[in-house]
Amino acid sequence: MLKKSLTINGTKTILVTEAEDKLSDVLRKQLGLTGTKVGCGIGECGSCSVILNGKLVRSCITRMKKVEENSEIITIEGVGTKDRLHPLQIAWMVHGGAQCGYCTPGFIVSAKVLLDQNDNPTREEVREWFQKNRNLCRCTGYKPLVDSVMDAAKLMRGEIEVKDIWKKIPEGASLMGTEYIRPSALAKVTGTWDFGADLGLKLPSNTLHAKLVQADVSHANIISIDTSEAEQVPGVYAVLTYKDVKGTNRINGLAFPTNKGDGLDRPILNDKKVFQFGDALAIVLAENEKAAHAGVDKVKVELEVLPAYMNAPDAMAEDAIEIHPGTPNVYFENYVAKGEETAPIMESASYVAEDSFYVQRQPHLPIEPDVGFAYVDDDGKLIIHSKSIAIHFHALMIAEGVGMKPEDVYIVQNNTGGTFGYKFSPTIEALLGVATLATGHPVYLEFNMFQQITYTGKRSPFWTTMKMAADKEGKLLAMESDWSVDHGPYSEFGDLLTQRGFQFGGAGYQIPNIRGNGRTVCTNHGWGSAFRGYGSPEIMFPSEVLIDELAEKVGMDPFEFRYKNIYREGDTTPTGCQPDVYCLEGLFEKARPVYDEAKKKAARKNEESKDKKYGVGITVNIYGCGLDGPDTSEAWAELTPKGVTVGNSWEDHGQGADIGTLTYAHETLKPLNLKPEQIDLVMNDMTKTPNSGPSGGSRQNLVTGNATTAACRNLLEAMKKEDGTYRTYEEMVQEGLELKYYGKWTAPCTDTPPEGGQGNPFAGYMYGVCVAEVEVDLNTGKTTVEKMTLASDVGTIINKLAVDGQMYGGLVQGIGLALSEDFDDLKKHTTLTRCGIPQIKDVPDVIQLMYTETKRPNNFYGASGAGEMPLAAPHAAIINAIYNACGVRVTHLPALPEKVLAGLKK
Ligand code: MCN
Ligand code: FES
Ligand code: FES
Repeated sequence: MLKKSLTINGTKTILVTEAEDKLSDVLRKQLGLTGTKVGCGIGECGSCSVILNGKLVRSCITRMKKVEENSEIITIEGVGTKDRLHPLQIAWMVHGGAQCGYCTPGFIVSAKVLLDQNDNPTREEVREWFQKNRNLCRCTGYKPLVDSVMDAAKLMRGEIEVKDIWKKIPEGASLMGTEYIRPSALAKVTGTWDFGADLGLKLPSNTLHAKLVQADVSHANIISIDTSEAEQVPGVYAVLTYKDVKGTNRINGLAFPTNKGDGLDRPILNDKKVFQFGDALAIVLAENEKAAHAGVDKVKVELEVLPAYMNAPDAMAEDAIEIHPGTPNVYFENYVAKGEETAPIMESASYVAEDSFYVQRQPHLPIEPDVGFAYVDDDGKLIIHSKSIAIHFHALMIAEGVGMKPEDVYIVQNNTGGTFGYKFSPTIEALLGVATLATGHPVYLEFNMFQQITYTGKRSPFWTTMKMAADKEGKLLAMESDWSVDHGPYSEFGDLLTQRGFQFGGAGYQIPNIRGNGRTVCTNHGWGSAFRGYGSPEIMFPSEVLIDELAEKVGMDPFEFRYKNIYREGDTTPTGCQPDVYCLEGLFEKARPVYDEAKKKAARKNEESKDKKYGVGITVNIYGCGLDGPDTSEAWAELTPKGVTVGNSWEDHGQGADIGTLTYAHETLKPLNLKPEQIDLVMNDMTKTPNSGPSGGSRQNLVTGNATTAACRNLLEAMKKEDGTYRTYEEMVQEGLELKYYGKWTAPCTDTPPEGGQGNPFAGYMYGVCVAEVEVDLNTGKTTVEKMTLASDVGTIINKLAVDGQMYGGLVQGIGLALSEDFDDLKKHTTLTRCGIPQIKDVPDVIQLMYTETKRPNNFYGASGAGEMPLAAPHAAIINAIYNACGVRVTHLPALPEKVLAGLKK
């Protein structure tokens, strides 16, 4: 043990620790300074950054033995507080720098050290600093963070005042479309926004710590699991296997009727087989983390290893055995048929292009690893707190499996450090449920980053072949496609995803005749879960690259070829319905000057350069808002002495559910003349909030925005007096009137059946035109994205900061998808950087956003969604730009330097 005298945030204290303890653990667990976050735990992400004797350190890799006696430590809590904000914290709020907020304390602490050394840095120096100090953000695309530092520096130099950047909304004015700061921003920038691991430190003393025994092979029969030795480890309370599960031990994957499986293929604790690396075989529950780890090491598992099918083609091979015995590896099939048969058209068309494509198993890489806890409340209900972004779905999916009635399972979403869709699937909810039901104790479980990466769902790879035909004038005639979806071993939502193949292949263009077949394939690689864009980036990559190939054959510029073929009045989507609005022409007009200028710039640079080539690529980006068909959401609004409280389950990944809800409520309740501070939000707690559906499919802004509006309207209606004025709270109480009103909204949509795929599935669409400008190094094959531009139409913008934030973040994930990200090699792709997460210097500082705002018919205020469209096809724009620069067409992602180099050599 060590004793140290330290000054922490200006206060002297004495600390007793182990020599090997990490500074991050000591700060968080011994001192309760939970503003310092732990993401990767191995020095890659900077979320644990603190200042030690004036120097920036990553506290997760700083051992206490290295912290000298009398050291001074400053954490986020010492940088500024809510009543005394540091200029960096102010600027971070103003620029929307904290989306999920998990990286925020680390970035602000890091930037403070920079500004203490240099209060007038250039943008490039700021970028160099964050690169050198390894500060990673997965939400913001980094640009707003650099903007924040630049403004903070100006504030510190006295060149501007807070009022110059903090745009106050005049009293009584609408919040719609403004940069009003989200309610959670203050807590996020001061480090007081408690995430799951922070709450985990505040649980009752009888809480058990859970650790998992996980499979280290990808496919096997389970012969035996021996827990006897582990049970004897001091501090271990229990070791659970499938035998201890009180229910069916299966997650319900809510399979489509035409799915050849029953959707009950995912065990909570594996019983007969291991289906993928990381599968949970046992849970060790102990008094503390250390004992739980020790217990894990003592569990003996005997396996019969089977051949593992690590991709769709292998699992589809004739000699492949069934991964789930009794269900074929190809367990779901669908087809699309729009217009005439395509084969004769392909034969006679003037121009035909055909190619095959692969979009990889993109890892989500949130900076916060998965975490949660559970307990049984005094009424016997199972309460589970997690990062779920589908709380009502998840309760339904796990209830029978853990042995509870669905109405007795309640999920609460903790403040969440990004999910990007992986939490559309349940992850640890059922494990927590099993553990707490078996022991009667509260149970806490956190993943480290290795577990987060290797054992949560991933974007499902698509293997696609596609063919398109055009007439001699360059008008699109027909499209044929064939796509196989590698969904890993678990089927949940795999059928839905496969359906996206026909909903978004060729989206944006009037293609009168379409034929295509898709299938979902069971494999032994990471299970498929939603990932931002969900099917659209997978299938728009083929269609947006093939459009370029066809344009070349026709002899047209890719911009003009697209412009000629985009949706115009009366045209229909690939599912044969009219889109909600026709706005692509306007977006192309907005993007045209940027494209023209970029082409000129690239030509100029190409003339001067030998070793490097420059190019420009363009794509249409589209995604739908909603769950397919009549998607529904509910919310409530309650009059209080202070104002109004609004309740919904608009789960927040970090996108800004709070600012969305507040803005809809504030706008609708305008007749009451409420200040924003008078509107309280109660969100994402099934014990209190109604079923608003999941935060997937970019649906909440449109659908739950409407439900929230409906609830507020119903409240207003009840408050209205005959003379048109409104009752006060006291008057409502005096008259004995109900104070709380529900609102519900259902999309007027129809499903797209797996047979033929024709219908009107989405309440709205989001549209974008993306221009990518790249540099390709001819010696190394390395691509650098120099600029991204996105002209978007998401209908009425509800909050400008939120929408800008979505665009920046989505585009930058597109850079990762194009150039670096993958989860394929189980030995290599196990950390954030080895999975290819874009660091600040991998993304351009110039990201240009432009908007048109075409009012949407299905939203009370004319809005659609925003979250996923920016990731629909920016990767295809980059790949098209690489071709434009150097003539190398990468069709299998990611476009790693060696792939581009190989193409150059050819
Ligand atoms: N918005 C707006 N005006 C519009 C459209 C949207 O102000 N016209 C705002 C909304 O109020 C909301 C945000 O933009 O704050 C996104 O709205 P929407 O597109 O409806 O998406 P959801 O709220 O349903 O969120 C889900 C979506 C998805 S599916 C993924 S995946 C995703 C995403 O949002 N994951 C994210 N954005 C993310 N952002 C962060 N920081 N982290 C994630 O994990
Ligand atoms: Fe410490 Fe990532 S660098 S948690
Ligand atoms: Fe940076 Fe979410 S705001 S990781």
